[in-house]
Amino acid sequence: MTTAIMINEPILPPLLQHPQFLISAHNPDQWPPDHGVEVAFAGRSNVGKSSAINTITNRRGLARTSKIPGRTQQIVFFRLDGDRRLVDLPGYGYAKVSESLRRHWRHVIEQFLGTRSSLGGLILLMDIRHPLTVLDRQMLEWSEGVDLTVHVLLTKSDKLSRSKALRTLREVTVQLGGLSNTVSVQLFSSLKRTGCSQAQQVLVQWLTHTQRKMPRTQGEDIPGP
Ligand SMILES: Nc1nc2c(ncn2[C@@H]2O[C@H](COP(=O)(O)OP(=O)(O)OP(=O)(O)O)[C@@H](O)[C@H]2O)c(=O)[nH]1
Ligand SMILES: [Mg+2]
Repeated sequence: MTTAIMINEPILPPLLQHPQFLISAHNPDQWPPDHGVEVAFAGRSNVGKSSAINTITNRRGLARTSKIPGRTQQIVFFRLDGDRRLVDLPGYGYAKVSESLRRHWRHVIEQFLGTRSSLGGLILLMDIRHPLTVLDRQMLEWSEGVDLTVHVLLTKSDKLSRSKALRTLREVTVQLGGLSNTVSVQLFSSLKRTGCSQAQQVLVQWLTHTQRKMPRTQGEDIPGP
């Protein structure tokens, strides 16, 4: 018997191999119990959060994606194993959302990020073609205020040449250097799977070793959808 070794086959960390949809929650009382560790994906609407969850877990249809902004309208929890979860958040900055829904989401996301003790870190996605928007900066400042560790994915990096993408990575890294909470940044593309294993490593590290220090204070002005 011969054993075929697939040299280009991505190696998926065991923790990410069996993700399951858990619940789409409109209100906090639907959230799973606040035990274990979870990592949330946030960012502007349409930036590629749900796609990134699918790419990172190698499951095409796990999280619902759409060409039309505003697809994810609830907080969607995916169970990885035992008490470890990934969380897909509604995007912010989507103009066509009613003011009352915007207010609802701002409040719920603020409550989620500010009080969830199982939250081990935040993956913050920014479109590489226009990173660090006003709303992204607000989200970073807000995360700093609640001592949340952030890892930035510069998404859709396939839309730029490699040299332009690397230049943007350097510029964003410099700009993020001024923040006191732990912020790291990398290139990412769901289309080309660029940076997928780097993102997987961050997730596995957080989901395995993180114990959240609970917030000192809660910030204000978190971006709404
Ligand atoms: N070229 C390219 N397109 C991408 C990439 N990631 C996502 N997309 C596309 O961007 C669109 C939005 O992707 P989603 O994953 O639904 O974005 P989202 O951030 O979850 O959006 P909301 O749920 O509306 O906030 C879809 O058409 C995806 O196919 C990428 O890395 N490269
Ligand atoms: Mg989505």
